[in-house]
Amino acid sequence: LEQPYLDLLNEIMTNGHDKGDRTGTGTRSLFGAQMRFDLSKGFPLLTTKRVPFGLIKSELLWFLRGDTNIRFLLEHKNHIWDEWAFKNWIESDEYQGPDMTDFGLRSQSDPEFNKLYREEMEKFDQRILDDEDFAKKYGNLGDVYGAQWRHWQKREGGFIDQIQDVIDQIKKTPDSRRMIVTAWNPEDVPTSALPPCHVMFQFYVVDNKLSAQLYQRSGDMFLGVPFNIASYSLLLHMIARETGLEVGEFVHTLGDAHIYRNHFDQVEELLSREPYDSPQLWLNPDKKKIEDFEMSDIKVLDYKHHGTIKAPVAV
Ligand code: THF
Repeated sequence: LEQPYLDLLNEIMTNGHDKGDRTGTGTRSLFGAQMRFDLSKGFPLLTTKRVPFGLIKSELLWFLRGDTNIRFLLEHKNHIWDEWAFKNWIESDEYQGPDMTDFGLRSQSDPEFNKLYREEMEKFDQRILDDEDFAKKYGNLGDVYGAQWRHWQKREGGFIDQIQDVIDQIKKTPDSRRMIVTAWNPEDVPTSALPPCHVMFQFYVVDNKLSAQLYQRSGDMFLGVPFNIASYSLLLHMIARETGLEVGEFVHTLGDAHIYRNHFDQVEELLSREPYDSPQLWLNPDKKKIEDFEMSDIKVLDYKHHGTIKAPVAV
């Protein structure tokens, strides 16, 4: 099931262009790529490395709550969005600790700085958990996915719940070609720390099966994309449950599909491994609506995988 992912990694390594990027890390990249996963054949959680599914669940539940504050993630021991909140904190007037400018790059090249950075980050996380006012001020990431999906601000006031709208459309007009959720708001992009990578997704119904296609403008192939594949596949399963449909295909379309230079060894290691059969997804049969799902209602069964491969995140 993960073969399209492995093929794309291989293609980028072989035919990709070496290219600079915003983070200063350097990448090898291709423009315009597509992977297709038939979800009726299994759940596309990679087996060639361990992918921490718990983090994928808590992130998706966080989006679906319309939550944009990392406090919920920290309560679930999920640290994948920490860097973005931390950046707001260290750039604020209130921050009095050691200089953390350019912490993303410096933490990778300077072990002494890295230690200091980890300590500051730990203090920051603890304070978000302990202090509600602090969390309100510095834990909020602004208009990230949760906000755009569930309360898109209208010009004349009020908001649009795009997820609820698309569920209603799938139920009422499944042939529609307008079943789209968008996260890209040109008005917000210039002021946003991280404009959305998952720009939009569309649903499609045929033969009682629900499919979805994601357009991702930028994909970190080694770290982010395995999460994104599993996350959207899980979302597709949950929406199929609520609308009473079977699952069809998840189609993943990428703009700039890149491998960071400091992930090349990890990619080579991953590609040398033999994939196992993919796991199966279990959703608690008593839960019918996306809002009802909690962590324990979602599980992967028979997840056989190779070992974790560590890689640094570019910020
Ligand atoms: N920034 C970058 N450079 N890449 C991304 O994929 C990315 N995301 C989100 C926001 N900014 C991004 C966050 N998603 C990991 C996975 C997904 C992330 C961020 C980080 C990660 O480090 N995964 C590790 C395990 C981490 C852990 O165990 O705590 C892994 O090995 O998979 C685009 O979605």
